Amino acid sequence: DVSTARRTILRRPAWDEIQVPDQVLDRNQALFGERLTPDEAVRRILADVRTRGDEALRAWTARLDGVEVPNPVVDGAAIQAAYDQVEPSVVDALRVAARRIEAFHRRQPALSWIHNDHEGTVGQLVRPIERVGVYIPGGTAPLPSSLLMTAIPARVAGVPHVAVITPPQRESGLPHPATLVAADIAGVDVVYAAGGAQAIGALAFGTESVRRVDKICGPGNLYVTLAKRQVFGLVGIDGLPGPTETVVIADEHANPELAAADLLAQAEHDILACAILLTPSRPLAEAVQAAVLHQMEELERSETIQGSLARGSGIVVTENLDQAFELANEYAPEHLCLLVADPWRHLEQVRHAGGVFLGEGSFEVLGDYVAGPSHVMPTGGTARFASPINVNDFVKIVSIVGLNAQALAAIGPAAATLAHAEGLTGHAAAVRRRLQDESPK
Ligand code: HSO
Ligand code: ZN
Repeated sequence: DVSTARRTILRRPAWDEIQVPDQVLDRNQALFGERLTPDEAVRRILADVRTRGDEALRAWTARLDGVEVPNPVVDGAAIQAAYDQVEPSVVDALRVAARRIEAFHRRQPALSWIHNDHEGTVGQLVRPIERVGVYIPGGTAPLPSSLLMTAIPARVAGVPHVAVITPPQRESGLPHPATLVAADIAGVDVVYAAGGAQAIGALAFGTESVRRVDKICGPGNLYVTLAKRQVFGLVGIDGLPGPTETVVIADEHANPELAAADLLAQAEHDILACAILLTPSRPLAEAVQAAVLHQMEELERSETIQGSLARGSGIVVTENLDQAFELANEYAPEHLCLLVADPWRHLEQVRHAGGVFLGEGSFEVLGDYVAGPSHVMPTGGTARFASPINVNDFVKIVSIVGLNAQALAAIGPAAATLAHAEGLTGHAAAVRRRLQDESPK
């Protein structure tokens, strides 16, 4: 019911409430000679990359990823060779996705504007960020789709230099071939083979072979995310995308098999993924529960799914549909899926969500790959204040002030008054000199 749900599945622990498991501390004891927390371990690694550059990058890659990478820059020949290791149908599907993502982001306005009147001009110039670094996770589940979803909006924004950094595989010392193909299709300028906190350090500080960037984007594991948080300020970051979340709001008309399939699809990402059904219909809740248990048996990642179902996921029977929307807004999920009779009628009730998916035919997996918007969306309740990755993440505004003598006469005195009020007589003098110049001799 709703009040228990508010205390359990709908309540996400804050960053600093998460207990560090003993195994992590033990591992850090072995690595660092001290029982460091992940945040402290990340601080050490970043400091090392900052001072020792490539040497530290190589050493941490060897220690943590178990692979020797003499040069992190992936050469063009290796990228071309990756095409032979990827199914042609996958290459085609990546191209379909890339086209859709590009078309969507080309429609996003990031506009310069100018206002002229008798006092002159004010306005804004939109300028792309010069150098962007995109982190793409590797490991067991490489996500080439996430590369497209981050690098293409950057390209569309006009970023002249997009770098991708992604962990090397043990056997080849190279990133996963599908990730390399996605990088080529997205038109990125350079791919580096490195992962974890050391990769974030290399992008933030630069090394002999990794050029430092102005902003770091893209999803990563806990260590990557902690590292992004630590280098924020020196570089920009897109946010701290965490485990994926899906809230499905369904009414009595929804198809329970499809609702279950959509929940399971996202629960398979991570044991920390959250897949939540909110429905006023108890019969539907029960049908979805049965379908989840039954469909789960056929899925390969059922262990991960079980983990997810055991903590952040669940089904909540609400008093009515309005209450379901109220809870969803409170939770501010990454994805909000509306399996209700007339989803468009409810759009107005949606205030906080990374993305909203309207109706049975418009489900999240389409959004994960090919709908067009970036699937890198705000998690952990940050949809209260943050947006999905988009063109505006890759530009910034330069304000334009081009005023004339009429403006000086009209607004100069107010500037001088405020300068005096703040005790800044130098500021006041800069106004006064000009006002005097203007006065008749
Ligand atoms: N649902 C994930 C994105 C993803 N799904 C990548 C499949 N591949 C977070 O939005
Ligand atoms: Zn997904």
